[in-house]
Amino acid sequence: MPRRCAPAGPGLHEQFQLPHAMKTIIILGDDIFLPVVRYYIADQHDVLIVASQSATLYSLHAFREIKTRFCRNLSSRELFESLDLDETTRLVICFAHNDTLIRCHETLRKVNKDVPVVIMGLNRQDFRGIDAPHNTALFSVEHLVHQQLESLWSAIDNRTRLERLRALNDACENILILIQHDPDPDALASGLALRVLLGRNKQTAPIATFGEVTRSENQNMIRLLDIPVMQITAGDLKKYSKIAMVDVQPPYFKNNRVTADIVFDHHPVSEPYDAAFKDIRPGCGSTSAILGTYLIDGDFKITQRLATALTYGIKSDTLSLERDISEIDIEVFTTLYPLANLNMIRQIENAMLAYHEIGAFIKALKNTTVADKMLFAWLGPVVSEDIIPRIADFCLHIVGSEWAFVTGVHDGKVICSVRNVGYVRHAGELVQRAFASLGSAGGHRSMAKAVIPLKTFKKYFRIRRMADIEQQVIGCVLNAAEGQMLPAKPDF
Ligand SMILES: [Mn+2]
Repeated sequence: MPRRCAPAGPGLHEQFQLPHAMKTIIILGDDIFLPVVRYYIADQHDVLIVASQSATLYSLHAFREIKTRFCRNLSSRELFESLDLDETTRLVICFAHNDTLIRCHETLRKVNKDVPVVIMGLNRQDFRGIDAPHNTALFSVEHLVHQQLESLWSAIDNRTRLERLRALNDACENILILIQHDPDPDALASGLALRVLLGRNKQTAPIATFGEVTRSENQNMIRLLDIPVMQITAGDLKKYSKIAMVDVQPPYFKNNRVTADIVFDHHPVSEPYDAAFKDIRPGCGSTSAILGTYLIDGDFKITQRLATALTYGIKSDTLSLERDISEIDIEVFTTLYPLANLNMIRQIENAMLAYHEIGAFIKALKNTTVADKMLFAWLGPVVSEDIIPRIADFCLHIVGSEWAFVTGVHDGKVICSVRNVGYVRHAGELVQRAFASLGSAGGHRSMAKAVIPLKTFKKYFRIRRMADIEQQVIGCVLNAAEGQMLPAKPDF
């Protein structure tokens, strides 16, 4: 859906603005373009309008003092030869028919190949058969109107939904903004954006999770952008008049049986549920972008902090606009990017290493096995789960590795984090084939994960020592790479 263009910052605008001293010549072939042309010339200095109807020229004079010229044949060689065209001229040719546009443009190009020209038609069909070199651009009134109206309709849609949201919001004392168990940047930014949309503060609309934030980038984001996340239990829910969910939906909280009044998400709906307000857009790459459209269309004041959070939310959920993006992600990102604090985003992404984490890196690098461009690293027990995927990301930088399989043990579970370079086979499918019969296993094309209870793992492979885990992981992966499924054992 085409949407409003991002407003350029003042600095950017001035930087690219062309000098005003240039000459504009408009060949006005049909009166239907009169209103468009009148708006265009309103702020141009040196304008000449050529038309074949004297009444047309007369009406333009009434509008503004400008130079005009009458010419019976607007496609004639003589006309273009007399216009004194050069590379600094801006020429606009307007005709309502395909044949007249072609004729006029062809004659022009025979006389002058260098003058830049915009060809204006009513719709795209008017441009059939027009050969447009680098200095010719095509502009249709149809496109302008269509794009503009689409953008206005979607703004009205958003503002109408916003009114419904306000009605829900006004009627209650406090609203809990609930996010997933290990909140990611998209969820954190969406929580912050929803709070702004509701016109509330930390006290009357706290952001909460049943789990905790483990990734250090996400902890950095919370600290630097001041987005505290409250840890709650099911018993706390009754303290709130309403529950909103962002980047997640009620079926996710099956065990806690949580219902929601307000839901914003970009994940598909897995099971039906009721909520007074829902905006679910599975086509979007991030929930941050969905909430961003409300802020933009509702004319909310977007602070640097909010812009930074949303920009980072979109960036991290779409792998820097490389994965599953929609036009909405791009539009919101382009609008907010100039307002965001990019130094802060760099600071968030630059996760610092704690001493115990450096220890894990050293251990990993001492315990690597390489087989067929697959790099395996064994960490043993780890203090925080987060270090496993981080080391997996790092291992992909080692020369010769197209795959990284990093395994550690945390909280009674064997966790294997998988990364690949993206142009090899699907990571999620491989991991599923290797480990699905033992625990949860799967993921995306280039990142995946397996989580297997330690007891199950030891029992299945009949091993006693933790140190023997890695050999089994390597075996499972290599077998899976050859197409073998892990056999289910009859006594298991
Ligand atoms: Mn998300």
